[in-house]
Amino acid sequence: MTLQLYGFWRSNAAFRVRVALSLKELAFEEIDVDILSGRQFDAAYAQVNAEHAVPTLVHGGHRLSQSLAIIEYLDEFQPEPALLPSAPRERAYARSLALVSSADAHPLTVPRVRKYLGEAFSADGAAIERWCRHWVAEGLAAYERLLDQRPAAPFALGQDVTIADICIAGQVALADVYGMDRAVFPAVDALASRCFALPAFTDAHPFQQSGYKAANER
Ligand SMILES: N[C@@H](CCC(=O)N[C@@H](CS)C(=O)NCC(=O)O)C(=O)O
Repeated sequence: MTLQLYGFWRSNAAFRVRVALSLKELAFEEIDVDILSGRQFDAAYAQVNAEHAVPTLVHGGHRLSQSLAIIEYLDEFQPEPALLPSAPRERAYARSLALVSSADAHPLTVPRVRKYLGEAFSADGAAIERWCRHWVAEGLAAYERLLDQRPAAPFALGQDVTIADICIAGQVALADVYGMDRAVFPAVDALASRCFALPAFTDAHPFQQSGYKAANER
């Protein structure tokens, strides 16, 4: 059965799914939805994703949205390597780490929020960038405190990469997009370096995506 991923080079939520697909060695076709140009609102894409957001994964004609729901689906469909631990407390901890970025920090920086800051509060480009950098840093600071409480060994849950590492690395990739200094968060930086030593993470990083390269060649 074929897998198609509606995504975008800069999309942090699509990054998470790209990493999971790659760790599970599942081949997929990526279809670009340029969320910076508003293509998520096109009528054709609204049929695919009623939330007007990426990612959407299509598997055998069935559509799935929300990156964490997609990754949990992939974990059930292709259990190896497992991206969620099996022990209930570890599983809950992995999910709680994943949600720091995916539910709390990253949503404050997405295009619809940036656009509304401009429209409703007359925030200019510099103010919007300051807003985003603040929430990216807040997410990283929360991860730094969590990793101080329970150090990565070598990944957040132990020997195996989990959904937690995918989301922490995603938050770091956001910082990279904003040109922020990772070294301010040493425990997060060390964990991210371990993640980005793996091709599944490196290849999914926005800087490795053809859209990023095209945007920077213009
Ligand atoms: N919680 C969702 C987030 C989806 C989301 O907001 N995606 C962003 C890109 S990372 C998007 O498509 N934004 C479109 C917009 O803000 O207009 C997930 O994890 O999949």
